[in-house]
Amino acid sequence: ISETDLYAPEEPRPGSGFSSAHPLVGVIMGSDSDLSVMLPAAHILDHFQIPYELTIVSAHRTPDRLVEYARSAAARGLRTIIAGAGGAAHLPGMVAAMTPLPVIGVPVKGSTLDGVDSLHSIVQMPRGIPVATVAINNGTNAGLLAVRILAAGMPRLIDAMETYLKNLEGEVLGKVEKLKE
Ligand code: RP5
Repeated sequence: ISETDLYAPEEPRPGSGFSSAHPLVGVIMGSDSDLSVMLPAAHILDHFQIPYELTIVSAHRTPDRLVEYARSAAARGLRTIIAGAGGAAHLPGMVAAMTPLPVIGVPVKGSTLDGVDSLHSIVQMPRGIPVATVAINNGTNAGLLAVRILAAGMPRLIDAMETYLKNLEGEVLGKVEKLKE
């Protein structure tokens, strides 16, 4: 995989305010039709200032690219991979089979089976090859889980996640107060 195949660090990326030559997270998806579901994951990584790359890797249409991406990921410096796919969603599981890195799967809702097919494809991994599966279309949680995984070795992320949680709490408590008015 060449840098130019990816939304490379110095290029403007959709939703990106942060760039780096050394991505720690790979955000991949089976098709550009998955982009709207996966962009929230990228936005979370932007928020926490975590360098990432964003690209398309199709398990079925580009199998050689899948093998190359997954096999080279750890050596290229990635520390976790977020993989989203719809339908017969083999991408996250196949990536997990070919890398020692943690893989987070995002089931993408397709046009026919409401994403339940993707959910089952991603979550029902055989013993030995885990994929941490988030809810259907929940790219945000995939991004947050990647941050938490990285936080184990990056104390600044622990603090940033505490702040994120406090803000969430504040938002809800603000709504509670508004309802009283
Ligand atoms: C999967 O097939 C992709 O992840 C996508 O969710 C689904 C449909 O792909 P397109 O036909 O829209 O390219 O591989």
